[in-house]
Amino acid sequence: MKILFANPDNDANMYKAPKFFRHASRVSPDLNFGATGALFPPLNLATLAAITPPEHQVSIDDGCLHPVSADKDADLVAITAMTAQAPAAYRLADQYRARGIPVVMGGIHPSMCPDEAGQHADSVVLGEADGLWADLIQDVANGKLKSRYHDLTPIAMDKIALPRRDLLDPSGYVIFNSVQTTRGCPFNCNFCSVTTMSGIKYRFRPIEKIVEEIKTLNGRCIYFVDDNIIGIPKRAKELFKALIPLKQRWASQVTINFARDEELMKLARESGCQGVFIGFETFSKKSIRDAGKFVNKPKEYLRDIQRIHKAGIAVWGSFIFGFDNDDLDVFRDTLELIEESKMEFAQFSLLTPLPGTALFKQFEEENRIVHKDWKKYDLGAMVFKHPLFEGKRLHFEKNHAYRRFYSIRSMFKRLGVPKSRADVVLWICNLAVNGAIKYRWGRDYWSWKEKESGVRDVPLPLGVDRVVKIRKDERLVAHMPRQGQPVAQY
Ligand code: B12
Ligand code: SF4
Repeated sequence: MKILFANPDNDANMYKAPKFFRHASRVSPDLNFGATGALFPPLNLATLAAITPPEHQVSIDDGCLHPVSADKDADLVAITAMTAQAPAAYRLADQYRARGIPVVMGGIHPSMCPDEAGQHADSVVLGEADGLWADLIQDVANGKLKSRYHDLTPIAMDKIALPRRDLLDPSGYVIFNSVQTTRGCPFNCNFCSVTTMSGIKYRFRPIEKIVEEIKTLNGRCIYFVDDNIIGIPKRAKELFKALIPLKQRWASQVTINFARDEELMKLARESGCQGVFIGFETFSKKSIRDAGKFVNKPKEYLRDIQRIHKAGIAVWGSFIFGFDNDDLDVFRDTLELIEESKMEFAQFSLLTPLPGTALFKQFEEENRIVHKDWKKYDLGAMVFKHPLFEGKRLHFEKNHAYRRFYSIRSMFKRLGVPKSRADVVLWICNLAVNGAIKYRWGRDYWSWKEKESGVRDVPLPLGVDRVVKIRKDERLVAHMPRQGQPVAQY
């Protein structure tokens, strides 16, 4: 069979820098500023391609690189989708099915909304597919494709396949080498779907498998796409020690407790860590409680960031506007404090009730979701009613935060005058975002009129009790290890 894996169009992808930035790759050959696609490639499709039995022909069509159209020759089309990609995924699926080609959908959005996805696909896979993909292919070959597949048992982490990177175009991504070392997250924040999808138990690949995978990579720059690479610090230290001889440069996502462990930061740096992406979410103590992210202690952020900087590691902070307790002070304080922290990069999002999260459940119960136009669920648009602000006000504040953080004035304040090659790289990356903002969001930003304050005269009354949680049986992974699965103890 010819199996086509498709990542649907993703025009909201915000990492496209203006073309002239491709020259910056001369200063930093590890980063491909000339990329036409996303920051990282679709590892999910490359992983599924790797576990497809070898008698089948596989190819990947990535809508981050070019608009995908349903004109390819295929016997089966396998489509992935994050929520913001769902409408494009459904369009593509409908077009292939109109040609009589069966379609399977999987990934985070179809997993959270299987009935909806099932209206556009012959089959929907809920949760992780590593353990069932080969059987599904066999079912297709036998003409017995089922409408649903769901493997509750987590994949043995030593069995995760080496992704078929040969099917991807290395020139399409800013960082081509993305590697996953863990799945799941123990923190269970209420705006995040990772625990619903991959479970609350932190699972990790054997370190020797990760080293083996890294040795197959070209180039010296890796992004570990884990949700939190330091979830178990003891294991992270072992991983970092094993990375030292490989002489790679890497970045990844961590929680803020990274800064509370000197040895962990030291080993991270020695193993090539250049920067960490941290979900600070907010500087407000009340809003962090809204988020249910108890590992974060806003009053310690400045000290924590200072410690990470002292270890020689850059910080890419992620902030969310729109928690129920956010007021006007939150926007101002956030910008002042992050500039003071000299953070190198920041991402600002609007709180978004993604399907499968506790927040989605809560807002549904409170009848506060304004629409389910999934395309707008890209964390950049307001899709729910906030008690104090109208959507346009929060939208303005988010865009304003980007403009101010990536302004030349703020860059001087945060990054200083560049003195080393590493400083030049940081400046280039900041300028690339500055350029992207001007080119892509300029009109949007200025369309807001200052006189429309967007603050409600009377705050909206809130409905139900605020602590809504995802029940255990709503998670797509149950925690029973597969028979014979080696479980390392930490
Ligand atoms: C790397 C990454 C990216 C990369 C690359 C994405 C890509 N194409 O792979 C980039 C930077 C482009 C990206 C962008 C965004 N991302 Co992102 N990203 C991730 C991250 C950290 C890792 C993904 C990954 O590679 N996992 C490893 C693979 C092997 O696992 P997997 O994707 O889950 O795939 C498995 C199963 O899902 C399933 N599967 C997946 N696809 C398919 C398809 C078929 C046919 C089948 C059968 C099975 C199947 O099988 C796989 C193997 O078991 C995840 C977090 C996470 N834990 O997944 C967030 C995540 C997917 N991203 C998320 C979000 C919100 C975004 C953004 C909207 C954020 C933003 N504003 O920038 C944008 C999207 C913009 C847009 N308009 O679409 C959310 C998605 C939530 C949702 N409901 O949509 C996640 C879950 C993070 C989170 N904490 O909530 N992201
Ligand atoms: S936001 Fe981060 S820390 Fe919280 S559950 Fe999601 S991945 Fe874990």
